[in-house]
Amino acid sequence: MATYAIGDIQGCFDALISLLEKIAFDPDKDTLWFAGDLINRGDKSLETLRFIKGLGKSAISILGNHDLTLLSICEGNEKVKNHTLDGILEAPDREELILWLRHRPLLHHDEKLGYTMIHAGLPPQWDLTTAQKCACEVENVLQGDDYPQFMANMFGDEPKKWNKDLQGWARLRFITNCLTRMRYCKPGGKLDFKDKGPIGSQKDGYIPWYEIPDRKSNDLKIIFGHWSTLFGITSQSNVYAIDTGCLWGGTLTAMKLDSDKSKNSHEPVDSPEPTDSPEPTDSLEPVKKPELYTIECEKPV
Ligand SMILES: [Mn+2]
Repeated sequence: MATYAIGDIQGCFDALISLLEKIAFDPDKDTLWFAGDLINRGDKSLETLRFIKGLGKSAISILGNHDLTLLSICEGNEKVKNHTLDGILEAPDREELILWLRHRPLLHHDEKLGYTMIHAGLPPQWDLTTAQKCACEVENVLQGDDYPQFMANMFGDEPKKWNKDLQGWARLRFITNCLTRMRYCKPGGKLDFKDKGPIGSQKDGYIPWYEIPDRKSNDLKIIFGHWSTLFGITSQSNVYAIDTGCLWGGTLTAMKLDSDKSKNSHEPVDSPEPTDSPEPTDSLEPVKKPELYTIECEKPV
């Protein structure tokens, strides 16, 4: 019985299979969490989607922006920018796969394990309850009758700042953008969607969302993907970046969320050392470093 959180796969199915071999994944006993962006850009998106859907209750997969892009393409709103999704679009089981994807959550929280997983980030004004409520609002629309209209109104960079009184598509768009697209943010909560690079490359005044000092989710252990240029390193001891750029010739990462003494035979790799990592604040219990397992990925040709 072990639980692992796995970073963005983006169609790199072979790397996923190698990683599952490395951790000796047993679908009857173990659980896998996936941080979203299962598909797109890599060459085996269809295989990846079918495999994770096929894991049933052994997998908990949240939605990333690339997964939402596929849904939007299927509703006729987005143009196909690259052809790595063609396999899914032309698959005989396309409808089942899409229906399954539509029913994935945008946030997963496990009280017992003590982790919260999102694809991208949380705005500073949201505590766990607000984040859960907001994710639920979008999930209800994804699974309900207003789905086609939501798909037509989902993408866009506005509004840039949370306000609890936001309504309609603007509210749902903001929530979706936070959970699936955000990286940098101003201390006051204004988001930026243009900068995607490593820390230091962003516009003045913006910082990574998880560094905002009075962020209301400071007390949570948060796992997120989406940001491969962090190379798995954050400045916060309770915020874990697990998109390690598998698609770009980096690694695919599995982070073990619980300790299982029966599986000690698998040697974990060293976790990356955060530079200038601050000590956890007084209110937090000491955070034990989780075990990380990685697979080196080939650079695409
Ligand atoms: Mn992403």
